[in-house]
Amino acid sequence: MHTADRPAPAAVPTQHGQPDTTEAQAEFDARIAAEGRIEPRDWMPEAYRKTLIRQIGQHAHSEIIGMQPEGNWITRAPSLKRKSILMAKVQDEAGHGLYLYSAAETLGIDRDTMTEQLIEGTARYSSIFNYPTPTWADMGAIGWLVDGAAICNQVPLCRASYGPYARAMVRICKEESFHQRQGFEILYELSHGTEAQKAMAQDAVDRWWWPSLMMFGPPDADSPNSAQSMAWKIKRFSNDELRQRFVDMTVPQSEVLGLTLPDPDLKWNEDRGHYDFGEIDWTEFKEVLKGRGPCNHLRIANRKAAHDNGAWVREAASAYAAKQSRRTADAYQEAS
Ligand code: FAQ
Repeated sequence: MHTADRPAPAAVPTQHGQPDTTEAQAEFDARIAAEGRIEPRDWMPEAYRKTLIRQIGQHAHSEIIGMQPEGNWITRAPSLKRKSILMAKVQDEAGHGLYLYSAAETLGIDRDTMTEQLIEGTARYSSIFNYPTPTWADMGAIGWLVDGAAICNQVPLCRASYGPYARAMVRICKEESFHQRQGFEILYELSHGTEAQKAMAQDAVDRWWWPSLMMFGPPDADSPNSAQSMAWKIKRFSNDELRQRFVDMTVPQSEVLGLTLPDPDLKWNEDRGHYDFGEIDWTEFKEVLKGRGPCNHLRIANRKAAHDNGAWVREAASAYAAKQSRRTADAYQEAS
């Protein structure tokens, strides 16, 4: 059943048609100012709820679509050990999607609606998952760079003001750390292997570096949502601050790997205490967001096919749940 067809869940106070009360707003503002948590039953401004549904929904979709580039390599992993690690990682991503869809559901939207929006192409997911994975080294680059960027972006979300989101992020971040380490380790082995293996690792890093920087979103000056999200303490740092943190963390790691980051302008700036880096191709970013990245169509088509193929499982699960609830009701009636 879709959100539009049913009343808002009892746990979620709805303000539809009612003016926001000054007192409730003041209480909300005070809680945010005091670093308190907003919980599903608490009053919240409608715009805060919508922003959270947007961000958590996009995040959930990213995890689910993000399984595809790596899923592509499960059957072709170079050893049993690599295969089991990759399977565990992709399963973790499915789990992250589930925690996040559940967190979004506490705000009054249901998962069917979110899934429909994804399949219809009206919901966003991270630009990064629209790039192809032609070689095994891409598994290393995704782990090292994409999960590395995800950690930089997501650790501050463990302190997001909305309780269910912040709590989901704690476990997600722990698992992302393992993902990043396994990616680094794949690249380390390749870069210390044969010439051909090192070249494969370098090629993957060349392809994933710039898209990883784009994951943090548009520059602060072009980020329409940042100021309000930071005022509400959903986001704790701006897109550019987190991007810089990622660059500063990653450059020394690239030296350990013996791989080069594909940016001639990358250099340490003594005055700023940070690495300077080159201009990001924002035209490419906008093209990917408009659905014109290398794999946008494939990702959505695969997701839709998986959803259609799973229809019988959802039907069976619903029939089983209905049967169980009838049995419980009958047992209750007999006992009373
Ligand atoms: N891709 O005003 P802002 C992962 C959109 S999970 C696509 O700055 P905001 C794990 C943005 O939605 C990766 N769209 O927006 C993994 C907005 O559009 P809208 C996902 C993007 O929300 C690893 C518009 O541009 N992580 O990697 C992107 O304040 C390996 C204007 O932007 C999260 O979702 C983008 N890169 O900041 C899985 C983390 N950037 O909705 C598998 C949570 C921006 O107004 C394998 N999310 N847009 O139409 C966030 O931290 C924030 O939502 C940002 C964007 C920082 C992504």
